[in-house]
Amino acid sequence: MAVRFENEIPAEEYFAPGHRACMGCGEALAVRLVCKALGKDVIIVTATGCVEIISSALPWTSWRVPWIHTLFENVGAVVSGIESAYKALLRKGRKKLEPGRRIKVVGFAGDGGTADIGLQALSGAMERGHDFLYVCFDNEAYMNTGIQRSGSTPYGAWTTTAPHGAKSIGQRTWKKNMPEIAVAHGIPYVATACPSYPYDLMRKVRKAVETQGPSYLHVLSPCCTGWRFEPKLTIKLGRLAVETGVFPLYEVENGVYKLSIDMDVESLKPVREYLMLQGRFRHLPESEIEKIQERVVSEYKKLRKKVRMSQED
Ligand SMILES: Cc1ncc(C[n+]2csc(CCOP(=O)(O)OP(=O)(O)O)c2C)c(N)n1
Ligand SMILES: [Mg+2]
Repeated sequence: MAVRFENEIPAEEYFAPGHRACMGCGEALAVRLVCKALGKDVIIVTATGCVEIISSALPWTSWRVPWIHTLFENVGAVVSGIESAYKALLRKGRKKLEPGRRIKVVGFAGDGGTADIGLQALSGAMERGHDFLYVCFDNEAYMNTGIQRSGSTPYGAWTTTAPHGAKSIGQRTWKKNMPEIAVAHGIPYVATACPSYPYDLMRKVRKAVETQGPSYLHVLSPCCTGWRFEPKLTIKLGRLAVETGVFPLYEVENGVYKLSIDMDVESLKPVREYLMLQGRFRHLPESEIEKIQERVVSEYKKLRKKVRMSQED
């Protein structure tokens, strides 16, 4: 059954309140919305990282659905094993489901667990074509262990392992394009999302659940602690990431790209508006801000070109 979320958000909470996330945590909000959209017919596998730490301090748990914590590096492998085992149990009749009911196996990991250390396991799972959804909650650093840089940390950002100073501007590499890496696997559904756009996020989760085979959702999750901003700005920063073109919202369905919010290059807001609200970028000189601006525009143009070309094919 196709579920839409244009007007309302379901009241059910599968990620319970009372967890230990920081005030204003974009990741906790994203998890909550994703869980609402997933519903109860799921088995969730979560890598080590903020989501696990805040939700599972024994003897308490925030999970109202079947949930397993696994290592930093192997969500893809654990998801694959559970999905295969469940299929075998159904085939052998040792597990029965009502007609039309389907249990979706869902992997959750941070950007470090996805773009860096868990990439191999995720790649294998996507390649083998398991029926699963993988959600990367991207707060752009290893936040749980104290704000160390990851492959998903943006250029110019301060982190504890990419400090800025006389000889360094902070992170020296450009953010790894993880959604494109997922697209390169030829899987049926890839999308980007952000909790600042809750209906869009939840609609994409449902679409991924209804997809047969692997789907990948990359969720930008503003982090007030690591990005150095006031907790009240979480939603605004997510919106600015999208409005500046830093983090465009799009879907790739069977290779066809579609922008979820279709802005032309001229209508993008200046990246400065996004960068200057965050302490992690406040050291950047004008020349570096311009460099980031140029990069954002060129990446955005490339994306729009992919939209055009894939829709023409
Ligand atoms: C093999 C291994 N290396 C390092 C760690 C320590 N560690 C646990 S969580 C984490 C950072 C997680 O970062 P990310 O995946 O981005 O999630 P976040 O905490 O930012 O949500 C690290 C380095 C570990 N648990 N296992
Ligand atoms: Mg992270």
